[in-house]
Amino acid sequence: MWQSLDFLESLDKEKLALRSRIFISLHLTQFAPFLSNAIFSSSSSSLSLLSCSPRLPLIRTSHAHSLSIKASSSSSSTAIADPEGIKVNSVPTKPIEGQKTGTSGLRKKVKVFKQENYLANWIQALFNSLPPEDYKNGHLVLGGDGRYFNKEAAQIIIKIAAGNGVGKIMVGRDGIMSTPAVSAVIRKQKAIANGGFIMSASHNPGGPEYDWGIKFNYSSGQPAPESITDKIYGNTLSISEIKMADIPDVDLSSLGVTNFGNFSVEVVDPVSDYLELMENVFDFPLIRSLLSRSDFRYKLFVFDAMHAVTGAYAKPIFVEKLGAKPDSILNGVPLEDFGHGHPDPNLTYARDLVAIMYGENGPDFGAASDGDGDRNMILGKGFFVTPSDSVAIIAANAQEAIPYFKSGPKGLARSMPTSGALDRVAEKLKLPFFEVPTGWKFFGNLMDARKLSVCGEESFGTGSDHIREKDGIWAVLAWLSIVAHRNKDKKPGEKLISVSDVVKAHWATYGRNFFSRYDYEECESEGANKMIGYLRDLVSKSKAGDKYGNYVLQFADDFAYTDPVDGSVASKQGVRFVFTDGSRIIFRLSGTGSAGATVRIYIEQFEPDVSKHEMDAQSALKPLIDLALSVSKLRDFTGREKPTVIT
Ligand code: VG1
Ligand code: CO
Repeated sequence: MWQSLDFLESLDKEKLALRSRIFISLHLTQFAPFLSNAIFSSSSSSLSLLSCSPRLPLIRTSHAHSLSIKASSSSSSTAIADPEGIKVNSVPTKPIEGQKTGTSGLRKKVKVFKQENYLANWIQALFNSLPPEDYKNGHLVLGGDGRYFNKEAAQIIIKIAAGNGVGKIMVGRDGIMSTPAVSAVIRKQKAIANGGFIMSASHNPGGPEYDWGIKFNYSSGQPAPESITDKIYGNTLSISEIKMADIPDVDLSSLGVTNFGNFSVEVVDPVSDYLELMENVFDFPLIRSLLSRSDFRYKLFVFDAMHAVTGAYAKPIFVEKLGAKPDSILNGVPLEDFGHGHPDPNLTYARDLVAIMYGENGPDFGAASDGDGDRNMILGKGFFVTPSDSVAIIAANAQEAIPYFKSGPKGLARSMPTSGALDRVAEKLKLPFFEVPTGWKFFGNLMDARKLSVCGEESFGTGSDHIREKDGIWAVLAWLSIVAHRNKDKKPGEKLISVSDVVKAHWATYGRNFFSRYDYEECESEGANKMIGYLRDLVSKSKAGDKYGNYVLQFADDFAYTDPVDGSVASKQGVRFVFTDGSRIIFRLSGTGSAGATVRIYIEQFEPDVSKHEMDAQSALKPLIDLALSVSKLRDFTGREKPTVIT
């Protein structure tokens, strides 16, 4: 158990470390006494406090122009238009290499985004890629996770939007709005909103030395498809001019509308539209009845906002609407550097929550979400629900526990590396089922075509067609609904059905898909690329029936996907070896990192035998993990002995 002990040391010593210790994901109970020391170890230092309440002081910047844009203050710019009182400057610029979006938006180090015109070029390239009717005089939404550089970036985006003829920008107060809320607001304003920007590098750490990112979502609230992002990239390579409105920085700290001729900026409450949607999807009185039970309440519900965007949502939703106690919210204030944390809701990075849930008298229900609020982690007392199981269990229980699904889900889908637990639910419920590449953008078309309701990814992403993004708080409410539904007839004092009871009952019905992911972060790109090349070569030479230790190959390929709605093709989405007993090993490179290459290995094995369901996933998967390491020659190619994170 070297991995677990390594983690325990890290709890005390590495509050400030952003890169992780290795941590085995399951069965931590035996370490509870050590873990409990770390309960309140979260750092409270920060670069600045981003207010979500009008009473807190907002730290404002006054140097937005000088930071990364020569643009509006440039002496070389020329006025190109003066529509309705706004002066628009044409600012000359040059192409910048490397502005290609990955799995989810453009992510780079803050220092890179601060280079002259870096962000401005990408935003202008985006406008150059959209048909003018999609934004001229139209409405766009602007949100973000509160990370460092968002305040400057918001002003840059607003000025370029105005310069390109956008009619109105709706911005979350202080630039704060979660990814799912941006999707919800775009959809709510469908008649008028044409899309939205999200200023976030999601689960990547924030601060001057760390990451920043930008995503663009289109008119039904879905992440821009590759056809658009490819065009944006093309335009970044030929850009010569930025259209920048000569307007002052806009005060984003209080609600209201500021007009500049035909252009206006409306600062909106980031929570209200999203909350209204959640109240329509879920039975809030049912959840409230669970959270206010004296026997549940006594043991508490805990939500860790990780000093990220859901800090702005947790109190209004969980405390004010659903009756959770105020101290059930951990790390509930959004901070520019996430309190020196890594806002990734997994067992390694959500260490405060993990310590509580695995501690003595741990609460019955714990959850966390990531930087921009689209990921989630669900925990029971001393129990971790893998994201692959989570989506399967939500799908299996959706119809009876969640009003939005009262007619049953239309279809189910998962990303390719996500375990096959969901497939079994689809089979049993006789629902259409889809396997798409990694990244939420691939679910949107299926949802718009009304073929898909519930979907998920192994990377802590779960969601439904209520919006077009994965949704952290939605997943927490879905799980609370399931637990509340199962316990609704229990008398006070009667034993409640717990999170782990729900999961184990699911395994007993469907079998258990053991699953684990190994991440090797920040490897040298050259070695990682060579390894993938080697694996692709191996795939081309392999055939059904080949022996891999005790496993017999059914097929091996580099996953390709043809969208059943628009026929678009995504190829080279991950090398997979699928064996005759259904076991799989999958290799791919991350598309969200900001430096080097991150290798991900996904390992899965199905176990129908109930007597083996309690096994530790790492023990159950050991032979396959060893096989994955030897087949890929990972150590030789990357020089890495151990992964950075094990889920
Ligand atoms: C990762 C996850 C993927 C997820 C993506 C964006 O991508 O594996 O499932 O959709 O992050 O999530 P990659 O390419 O690094 O494996 V988020 O919360 O960063 O918007
Ligand atoms: Co995210």
